[in-house]
Amino acid sequence: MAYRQLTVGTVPDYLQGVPEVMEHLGGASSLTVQEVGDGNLNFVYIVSNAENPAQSVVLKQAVPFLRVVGESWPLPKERMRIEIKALAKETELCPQHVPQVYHASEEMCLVVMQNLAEHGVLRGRMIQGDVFPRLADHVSTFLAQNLFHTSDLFLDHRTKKEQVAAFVNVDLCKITEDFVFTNPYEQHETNVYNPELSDADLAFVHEDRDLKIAVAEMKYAFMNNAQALLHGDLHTGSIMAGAEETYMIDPEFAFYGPMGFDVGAIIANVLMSYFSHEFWLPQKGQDPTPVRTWHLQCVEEIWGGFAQKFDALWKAHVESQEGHLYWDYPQGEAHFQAQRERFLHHVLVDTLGFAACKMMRRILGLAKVADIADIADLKARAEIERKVLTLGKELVVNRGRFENIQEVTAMARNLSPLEGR
Ligand code: SR1
Ligand code: MG
Repeated sequence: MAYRQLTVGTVPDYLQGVPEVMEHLGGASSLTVQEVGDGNLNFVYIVSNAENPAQSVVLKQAVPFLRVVGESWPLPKERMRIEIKALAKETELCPQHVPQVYHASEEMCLVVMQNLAEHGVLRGRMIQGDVFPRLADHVSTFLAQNLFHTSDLFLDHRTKKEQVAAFVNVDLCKITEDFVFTNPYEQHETNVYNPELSDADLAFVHEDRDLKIAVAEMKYAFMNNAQALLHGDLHTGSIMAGAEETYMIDPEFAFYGPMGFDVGAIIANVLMSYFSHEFWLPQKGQDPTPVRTWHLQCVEEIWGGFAQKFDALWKAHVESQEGHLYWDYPQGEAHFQAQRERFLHHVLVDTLGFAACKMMRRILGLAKVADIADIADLKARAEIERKVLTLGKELVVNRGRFENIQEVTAMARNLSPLEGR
């Protein structure tokens, strides 16, 4: 079937021809369609049985341009091919945290999947001040399962290289290279600034030699360190969360890259939510302390949980029949443990550098996060933005000096005390 861009009006016709989807819609003759895409790239529709709205699915279609800019910015719609494959791989490795896919079409550049509406997009829920006690455990499981099992620590040399090739994602990696690692750190036409940020605030980033060198190093690592299959865009808008369940969605940016990029992405977004609640909860007359305590605990538990689970997977694999020590260490297990600790320390250093870039780009670059950009009081927003930039600069420039994640959360607390301003 040749590609055509679907609309609210044409989605029903398309789905009526896909029995494996209609099964989930009760074979309905009448379907209700709502476009709900609030992302930067694609169109997303919720489709329900008009007579039984409990029966519903989500259809996501890639269009041949960058939605946030418009048709003037072409972007190959074939990116959906990567998303379909990444969803399949993540489902194989961690099915409990990935939506069920009912139908995928490379020709139509679309995927139809489980509607997780009752869970809500994590970013929106966090802006409301909701907390998710199981989030860190679920996210860290997803990260450990995917990153370990797609790396050279688990795969044989041939499979790993074939996978690297299968997930080459030129166009979406270029978006990240430009919008995360390049444009925000110079005066660039695509940048968008809060008018309350002063020239000095911009110079704090644009004219800092050490910061620019450090960001350039992170960009180089992003482009050259094919450690594992990444989700590639693991922010809080890519997670659907409820009290008991968590699903990672939207892996269209998937590619083989440095593990710390995924871990850093989610940590950056939780930290930005932390800073934003200097404003949101007090504005509603609520004490932000309990929610912000959870934010920082969540950051610590995402890293801690990931490191512990990744380490356990590695150790168990080596101890199993298939695994092997890299070589015969003089002191076997003790030296193997030292190797794992050192490896994970490198991932932590990367995580902090990438988290920093992910935070700074959301303040100075084109694509913002609603947590901060929706603060209508621009002076209050600028105060928060300065703190995010300060933490970002510190993390990227001095990433190698941090011994543990608690030093990071302590720094966030120093910049913005738990109880707010
Ligand atoms: C123009 S940048 C668009 C952004 O949206 C996606 O969610 C990615 O984060 C990308 O960088
Ligand atoms: Mg996305």
